[in-house]
Amino acid sequence: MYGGGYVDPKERMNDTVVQDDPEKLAAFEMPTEYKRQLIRMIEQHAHSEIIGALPEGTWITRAPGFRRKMAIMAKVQDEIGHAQLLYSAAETLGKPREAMLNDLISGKSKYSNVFNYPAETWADVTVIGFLIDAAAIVNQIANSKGSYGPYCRALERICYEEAFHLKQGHDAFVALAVGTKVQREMLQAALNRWWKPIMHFFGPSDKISVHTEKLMRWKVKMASNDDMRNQFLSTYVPKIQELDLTLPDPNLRKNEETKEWEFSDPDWDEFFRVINGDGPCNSERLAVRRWAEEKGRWVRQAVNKINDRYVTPHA
Ligand code: FAQ
Repeated sequence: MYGGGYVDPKERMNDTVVQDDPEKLAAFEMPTEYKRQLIRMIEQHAHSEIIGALPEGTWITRAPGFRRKMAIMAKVQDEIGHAQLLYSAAETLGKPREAMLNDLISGKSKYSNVFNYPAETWADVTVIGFLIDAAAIVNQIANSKGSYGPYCRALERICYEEAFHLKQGHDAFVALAVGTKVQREMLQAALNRWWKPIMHFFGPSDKISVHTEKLMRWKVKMASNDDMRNQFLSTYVPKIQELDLTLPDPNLRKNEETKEWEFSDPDWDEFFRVINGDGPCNSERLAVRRWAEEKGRWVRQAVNKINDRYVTPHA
């Protein structure tokens, strides 16, 4: 019907006895280190989405007004959906989802530094919704052009949704920035608290980044940590400054000759402490995930048919 041509089943059987050329087969196999790196990165990204839902999730009941409550609820739901997409992409490389979740709750696997800080006020949630989402988009748009299809397709879809998140974050951010004196002060205080974690978000400087050189050679990462940070600063520092807000770094400025941003040392010691488990909220975040895994076990057992790998469609 679709013009595929008729293939005699007997001919097809003859085709299958042709042996693979071992050299071509070896060239076709995915190198173990490429696979290991992809699993590491995609898994950390998936964990960041579910842990990232926690600081905002706690604000659903306290969001100022029904409209903001609906938006933050939808956003949190989207983040969990992103985790689903990313875990599925990582699973294509052979690591089962259960193993990934176990590595998260045992503390073996990392997730984004930024989600180990508390969201003390509504302004903190607003800074997350605007600037962390913006930072995530810079990273994800670059990496969505990378070499591993399942990850890139997941990122493309995620970027569409993040673009909405960014709009709601920007809207909430501007509302506080042009609001009352108290609202502006609350926003400025949150911005001051979050600036260091945001500078850390793109990873250590290229000089000390362990994986960048290899991942860029393999086109898994499509921009270096410093390039992504620079791109973020170029786009978002002007948007913050045009609202008459300040940033807590007296040395932050764009060098107009090199087009590179200059800034104070972002305190990489704090970054490494936080990503290795010693941030203000690490133990609280993992405790919530452990609780969720434990309390949700009966649901998973009820819906999982042991022998079915995927859900069977009803129609
Ligand atoms: N946090 O050699 P590099 C989001 C680790 S999604 C924690 O430079 P690489 C959505 C790194 O893993 C946010 N750890 O590493 C949302 C490595 O440790 P390892 C997550 C970090 O991989 C928004 C070590 O430091 N996005 O926010 C961080 O080349 C709002 C050495 O570093 C992704 O995961 C960090 N920030 O570059 C949700 C994107 N940076 O594994 C809710 C995919 C570095 O050797 C609300 N990932 N480390 O023990 C990437 O693009 C890369 O992995 C980088 C790091 C750029 C994050």
